[in-house]
Amino acid sequence: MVLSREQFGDDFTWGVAHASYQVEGAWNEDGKGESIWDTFTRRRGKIRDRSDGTVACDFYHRYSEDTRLVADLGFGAQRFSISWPRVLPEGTGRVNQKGLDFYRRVVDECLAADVEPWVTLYHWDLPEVLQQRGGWANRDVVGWFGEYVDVVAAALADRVEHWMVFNEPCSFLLGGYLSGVHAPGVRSLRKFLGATHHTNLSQAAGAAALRARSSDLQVGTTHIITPMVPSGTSERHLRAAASIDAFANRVYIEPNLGLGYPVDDAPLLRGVDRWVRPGDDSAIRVDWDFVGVQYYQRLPVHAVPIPLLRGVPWPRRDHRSYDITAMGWEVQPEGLYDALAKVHAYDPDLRLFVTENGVAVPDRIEDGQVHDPRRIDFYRRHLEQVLRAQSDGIGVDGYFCWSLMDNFEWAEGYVPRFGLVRVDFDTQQRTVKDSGRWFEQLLTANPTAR
Ligand code: GCO
Repeated sequence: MVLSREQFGDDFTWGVAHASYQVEGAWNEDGKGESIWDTFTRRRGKIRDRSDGTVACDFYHRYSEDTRLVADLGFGAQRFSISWPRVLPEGTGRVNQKGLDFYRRVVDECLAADVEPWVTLYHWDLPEVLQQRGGWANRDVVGWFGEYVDVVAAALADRVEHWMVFNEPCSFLLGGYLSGVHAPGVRSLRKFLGATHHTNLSQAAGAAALRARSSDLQVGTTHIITPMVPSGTSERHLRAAASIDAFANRVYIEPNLGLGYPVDDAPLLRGVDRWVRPGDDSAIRVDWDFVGVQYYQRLPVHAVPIPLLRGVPWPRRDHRSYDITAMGWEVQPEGLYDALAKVHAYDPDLRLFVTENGVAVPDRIEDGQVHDPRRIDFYRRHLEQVLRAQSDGIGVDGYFCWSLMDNFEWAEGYVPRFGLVRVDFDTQQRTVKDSGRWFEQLLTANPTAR
């Protein structure tokens, strides 16, 4: 199918996404405090190539040229996140004006380039001082977070319309508190459940702080949605898939919608009860203006008990028949449709945006050009699924590529490259890849893309 931007509608938002720790660098400049990723990356064996985000893409100093690039490629929006310890180095209390000024400059640069700024408030870089007080497992975090959101909203709400309270709670909670592969590297079912409940309460506290600043804001959040596919029709496989679905998707979405925790499908979640206090059922509810759906892969689920989780079934991948990315993920465009349909089913009136979708593949560099045909194919096929969703009445109003440029991919370091723009991390030189040109053609040279 030949794609054209008109097919998606005139008001469709086309954007790129990235996040503070993954691109900014300047880890200790202008009064920034340490984040849990500054400390986690120093621990032995945590990052595949032993790298860290001290410099990353140097976005802290290069945000102007990077934002112009976003505009030159034809995108109308840039989604970026705020580093909490850059704004509040001690986590609460004293505001670091220089940190706040940096984000004001980024917003100004976006507006000057006709690129709409989309702000994520938490993309995983908690102030280290707050981690020392228990981080997300300490209920006080709800108050700390509300205070932080209010500080940022006071500075930016006059010029930023679209806000996302969290980026993918699933990833930092499962990775940070259960498997320990992400910061802060905790492995505890008890703390995972506490941190999950406090994050859900913080979604509401963050949304309330934004709305208190201005009633004109579009308040949303983002979730990674990983459709679970049972490997067979037997009861065992169906139960395993439902259980993983509860752990990986529903537990971060449903409490905010007033649906409670999905304990029937995942009895282990009952442990959350010890963290719940009277009144939480109503305090946790949020009336979202939109939800950001982030999709990377679906997972075939076999019923395999693993000891750490005391018998909870866990996904195992069947790699034989699919195209697999540099992350080891299966390319499955229909999964994006399924992810959108899943969130749509909660509330057909909810506005949805794909706030992340993208792929890491090895790029081929030749005569100063970066050839990435697999990435072009990936985007084309996933965008077709967005059209399919729209034609089935699922309101998808925008699409953000992950990512504008290659950046620090958490525990995987700089090995997987997700960018539309290649970054040479020795020189910080940016080179637009073929996929970036493909988008430029789609977005600016209507009506046909290659
Ligand atoms: C996530 C995050 C991004 C990642 C991207 C690729 O989805 O995990 O939002 O920070 O870099 O997803 O893994």
